[in-house]
Amino acid sequence: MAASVERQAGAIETGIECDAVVVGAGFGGLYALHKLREIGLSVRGLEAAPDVGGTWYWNRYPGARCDVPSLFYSYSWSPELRREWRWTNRYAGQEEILSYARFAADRLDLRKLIQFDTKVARATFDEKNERWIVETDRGGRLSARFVVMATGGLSVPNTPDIPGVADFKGAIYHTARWPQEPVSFEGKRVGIVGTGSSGIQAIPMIAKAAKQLVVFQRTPNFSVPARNRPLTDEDHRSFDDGLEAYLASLEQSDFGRVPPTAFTAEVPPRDVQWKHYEKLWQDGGSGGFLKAFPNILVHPEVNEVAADFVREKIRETVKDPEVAAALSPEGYPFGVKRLCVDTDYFDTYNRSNVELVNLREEPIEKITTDAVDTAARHFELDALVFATGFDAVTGALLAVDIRGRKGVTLKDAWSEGPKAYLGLTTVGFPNLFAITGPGSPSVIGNVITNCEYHVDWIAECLTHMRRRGLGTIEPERKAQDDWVEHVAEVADRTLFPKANSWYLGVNIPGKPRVFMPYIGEGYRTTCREIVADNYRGFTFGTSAVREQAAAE
Ligand code: NA7
Repeated sequence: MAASVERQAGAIETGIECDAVVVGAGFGGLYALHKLREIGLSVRGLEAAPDVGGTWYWNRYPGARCDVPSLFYSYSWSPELRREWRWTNRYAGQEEILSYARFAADRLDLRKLIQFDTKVARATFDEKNERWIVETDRGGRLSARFVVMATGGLSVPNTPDIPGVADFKGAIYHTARWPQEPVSFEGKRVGIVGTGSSGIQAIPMIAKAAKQLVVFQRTPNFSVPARNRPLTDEDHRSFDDGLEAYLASLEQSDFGRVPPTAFTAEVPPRDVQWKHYEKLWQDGGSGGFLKAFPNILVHPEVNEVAADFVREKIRETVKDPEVAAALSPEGYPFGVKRLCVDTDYFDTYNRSNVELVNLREEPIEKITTDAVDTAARHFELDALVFATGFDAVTGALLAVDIRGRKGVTLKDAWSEGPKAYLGLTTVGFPNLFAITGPGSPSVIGNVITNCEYHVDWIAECLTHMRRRGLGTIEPERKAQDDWVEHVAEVADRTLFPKANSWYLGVNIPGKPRVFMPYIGEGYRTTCREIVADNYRGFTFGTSAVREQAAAE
């Protein structure tokens, strides 16, 4: 293994040789840098942003907040970090999460390993030397045995190509590329396109600030209240008391959204469900809803009661029945698009300065210098916000020109949809790992925990390779194909494919319709079994080691 290399601050590095390059300095990348350094590898991190934090660096729109409780949305692997950091809110806001990422990077002394403001443009596998040549947009060139893509599932913004958008003279923002400097909407007429999690969080905040807010909605979403509040000493005490049990449960946990009992569970009586949902609504948060009943995400009848319940809440909250109807999701199941978590979202439509435009009835035709024109109306605006989401899960992986064996690009290898064994590795791309890649739980549930698991898996695998003198790891075609089929089969047994969600890639024109995350239970168990069975389904190469030995 190469000697440890440290970054020269600000320098454009070239000619660096290291064991592993980690692309991305979000929570997955930071932990990968720490862990791989800990097992004795020389590592180098490359990050497009000027700072750590990944998606939490960029998504600084008003109201940006995590929908996983903060006490759980933290690194579980380090008791020290846990002791030294104290979350202030039940659901942490973007600023606090970014501070936590900065704290972790400083505390673990990771910044010296990372080159910021640097995008990876290309990664090419040099078959002869069994090394990856990583080239950056700043002209840097690194050579590494392993590449860990910690590029995140929600990092490439999707901006729809609406005719005339380039002519708009007012300010244009995207929630996922919000400016660093404060944005004031005071006295402004603002339009917002998109009512997914980001839009639903931003709308109440912008409505309070702006003179007028016009919401352009294509698909109404299910949303439940966050009931965010400051954490009390008692909350912290009770979390600490349960910490050991929580960590043990994580160890046993299989992630996944759909438990094995989902397919055999009884249909609970409607009034029992309704009562339970009422309690969950008062408690706040999405976690309780998504596991309210084992079959909620597989049984249409059970699911429909939850959908009815939320629609009833919308009718109760929104005073204008026509607006309430337009805000009510119909025609797709509850919870199979990411369930949104909000603060005063539906109530915001009772404000006199907020107008909902139903794009199903009057689609946007064009944007002009100072307005959005729908099929029916003309909306003059000073600013436009796109809350239109991401090219999710595969977007950031495919944004890099990755070339594996025989020069085959990842884009070509995935032209019909992503193919990755366990969501970690792909045939033809040896020693290239994706953290929370397609075919793993990835964006489902607590992404920090999912990242940690992948990093630990990779570190264990690289240790195994070093002990046995193995040079490369790559999945076998059959193992990969079987896994990809299994991921699709599991999804098909649920209600998930019945909604046009970004989980299926349908929000991006031309993207193959493939359910990307692994939704079943049993992911960790399967990974563990595969390792115990001598890395079943993987092929290890030894040639690099022979060359290394010959050189020494
Ligand atoms: P989402 O959930 O993908 O939401 C994007 C929203 O933008 C959604 O309402 C879309 O409507 C809408 N959209 C996208 N393109 C258009 C066009 N061309 N015209 C009108 N409306 C459009 O992204 P978010 O950023 O809110 O959330 C992503 C994840 O980040 C979230 O799930 C959390 O995990 C964190 P559609 O539903 O496609 O009709």
